[in-house]
Amino acid sequence: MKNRILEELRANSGQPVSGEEISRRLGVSRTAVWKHISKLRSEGYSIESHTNSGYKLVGSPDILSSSELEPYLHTEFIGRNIIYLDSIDSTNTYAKKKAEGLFREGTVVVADEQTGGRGRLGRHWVSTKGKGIWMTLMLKPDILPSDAPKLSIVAALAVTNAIRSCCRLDAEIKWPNDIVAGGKKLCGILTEMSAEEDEIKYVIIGIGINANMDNDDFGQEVSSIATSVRIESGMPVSRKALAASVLFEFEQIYRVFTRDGSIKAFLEDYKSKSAVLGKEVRLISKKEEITGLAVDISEEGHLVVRLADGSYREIMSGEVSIRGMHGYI
Ligand code: BT5
Repeated sequence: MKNRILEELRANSGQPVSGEEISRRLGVSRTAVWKHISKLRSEGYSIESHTNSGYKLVGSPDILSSSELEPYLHTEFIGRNIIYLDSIDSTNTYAKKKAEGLFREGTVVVADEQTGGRGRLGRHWVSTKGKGIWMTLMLKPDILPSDAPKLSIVAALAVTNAIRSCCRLDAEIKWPNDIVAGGKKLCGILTEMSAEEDEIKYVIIGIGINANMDNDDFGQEVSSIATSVRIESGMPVSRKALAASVLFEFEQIYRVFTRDGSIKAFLEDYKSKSAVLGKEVRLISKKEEITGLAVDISEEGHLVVRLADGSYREIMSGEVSIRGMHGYI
């Protein structure tokens, strides 16, 4: 009902609409209308009351609900079904449960806040309320399970393109799953999959973008490596516009990728936006730490590194963390 009242206010764009008219059209009491208006106000909608003429919508909050995101969306299927949650432990955990049943390809789970946001290997992901884009894309691509890890490449390129076009920031991709700006982490991506033999049951791609985070939001430890669009550009960004742009860019690249599970068509573009190629890096895994020169990204989406002895190593994205020789990157 609340959403239908919002639709009524929107439909009258800029003109007041009386409580009586809304109550008649929607078949609810005027008191009920008033209660829903109060609820909308508490969610950040700015609604004026005029004694004689009724309610007028004068401003909408920057939240990523379906009704707020929809006007910004230019996709065909990605984000055409949005599950918006005010607060949740993790959108990836939520999406995983949901993906065990039937779901619509391209469904997006998005939360205003995560209380247990996850990074790789169970690391914590700081997800402050109202300040970031914390979302998970739910997919069932018709490709081989062995090609699915390449979706991290697809997602990273999509987010980078969106940040570049929306925020005019020189965002770069820090293989395998980070987007960086000014040498610090702006976004992290967490891809998880379930497959049986040769068939993918689902792939979920969690994307966390620090849109309007302030330094204080990260906490002391994370703030040394983290940044946000707002910090880097000095200006707040519309989360709606940026999220919609990410979904659009993703759909474009995903269409190309799912033709045959290959990243060949956009690999050069990806490489040109890499923050690691041509740099000496430290690769840290559970087993070992090696250093070398990052020279290439293969068609498998692996990082090719030249070691000090002149030999080459191909690194799979799995559980590796990369660091620059003198800092985060
Ligand atoms: C990642 O892991 O970078 C993947 C993060 C994915 C987050 C999204 S949000 C929506 C969806 N739902 C989830 O629950 N997760 C996904 P990793 O490479 O392991 O990096 C984690 C490390 O990044 C932490 O150990 C911190 O050092 C740092 N970190 C934590 N929060 C951060 C933040 N908001 N911004 C930048 N760095 C952060």
